[in-house]
Amino acid sequence: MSATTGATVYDDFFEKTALPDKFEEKKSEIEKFITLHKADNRRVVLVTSGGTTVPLESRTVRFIDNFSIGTRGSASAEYFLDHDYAVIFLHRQRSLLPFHRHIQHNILDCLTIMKDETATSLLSILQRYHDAQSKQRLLPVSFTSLGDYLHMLRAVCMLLQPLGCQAMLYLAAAVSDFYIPSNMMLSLQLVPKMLTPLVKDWTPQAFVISFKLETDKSILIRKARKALEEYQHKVVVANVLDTRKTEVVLVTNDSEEPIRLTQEEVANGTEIEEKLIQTLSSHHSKFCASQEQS
Ligand code: 9Z3
Repeated sequence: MSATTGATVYDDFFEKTALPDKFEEKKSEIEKFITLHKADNRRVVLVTSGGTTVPLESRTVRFIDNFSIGTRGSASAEYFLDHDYAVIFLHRQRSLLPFHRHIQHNILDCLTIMKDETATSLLSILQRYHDAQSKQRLLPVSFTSLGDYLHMLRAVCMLLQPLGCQAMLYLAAAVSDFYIPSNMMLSLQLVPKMLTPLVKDWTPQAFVISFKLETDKSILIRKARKALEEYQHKVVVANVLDTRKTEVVLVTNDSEEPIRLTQEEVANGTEIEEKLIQTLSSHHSKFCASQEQS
C-alpha cells in the first residue's frame, strides 16, 4: 500500500491485471536508455500515444477500442527530439510512429512524390530520423491493452525517478475509462485514476503534462482545471475532438495559454505540435530552474 496516497485501488488493479509480454526485457532496455541520457545530463520525455484496448475475453478476439491513431503523440515525439530531448515513445502497437508516419500509409504516393520537388521535405525527415537513430535518442515501446499500458507507464515512471525535474511526462494516449475485471462476467468497472499515484508516488519530481479531451468546448477549461486541482500536476493540454489539430489550450495553475495555427500555417502544413512542444519545452526549462533554486 502506498504511504502517500493510502489507497489500494491502484495496487488492486495491478494485482488483477497480467504483466505485459517481455516486461522485464522492456524494463531493462528502458533503464539502459535512461542511464545513457542521464550521464549526458539530457532531458528525457515519456510520450504516450494511441488508444488502449479493453479485451472482452482472455483469448482476445473481441475488444473495446477507441479512435486515436497516435497523430498527436508521434508528431510531438519528433518535435521533442528537435528540442534535444531523449524520447521514450510508449505507443499502441501499429499506431503511428515518429518519422514513419510520413510514409506509413502512403508508400506508393511517397515513391511517386520522390520524383518531384516535394522529395526535399522527405529527405529532411529522413535526416532527422537517422540523427535520432544514430544518437540513440528515440526508444519505441509498444502496448495494446489498457493493462499493458498502465503496467508499462508505472514501470517507466519509476525508472525516470533518478532524473528528478529533468524528466517530463507527456500523456497524450487516449486511455479507456473502463475495464473488465473478470472474464466470467462482462461488467465494466471504472479504471482507477492513475494520475494520482503517478504524481504523488511514481515520479513526484517530474514535469507532468496530461491531456483533457472533450467534445463540448464550453466545459473544456472547467474540466481541465478540475484535473489540475485533483492531480496537482503542472499542465493540462485541453483539446476539443473536432478542432484538436488546429487549437489547444495550455492550462496551468495561474494561466490559460491558447495555441493556434493561423490559416496560413494550416495551408503550409505547419503542425500544432511544433508550437506546442516549443512552448512546453520552455515551461519545462523554467520549472527545472525553479526547482534547482529551491
Ligand atoms: C488527447 O486528448 C489527444 O490529444 C488525442 C489525440 C487522443 C485527442 P490523435 O491520436 O488524438 O492525434 O488522433 N489525449 C488524451 C485523451 C484522454 O484520454 N484524456 C483523459 C480525459 O480527457 C484524461 S487521461 O479525461
